[in-house]
Amino acid sequence: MACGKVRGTVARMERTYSVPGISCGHCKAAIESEVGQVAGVERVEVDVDARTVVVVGDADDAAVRAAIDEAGYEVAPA
Ligand SMILES: [Cu+2]
Repeated sequence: MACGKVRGTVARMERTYSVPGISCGHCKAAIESEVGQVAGVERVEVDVDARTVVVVGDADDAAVRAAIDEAGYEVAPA
């Protein structure tokens, strides 16, 4: 089954971004606070060990990337 919007329901997307610059709890807090302000973001979880940012919701991909950039981090190319 393809992932996408189902008619009549709001798609709840989960995306994982690889952010190599994450190294401690401060990074986690900074990114979670920036990304948490993006419209459509339901939940944001930063994994310091894995250096990933998991975003749940129907937020715009570019807006999430911009927020991570705004927090001072770079998303690794896929
Ligand atoms: Cu840090």
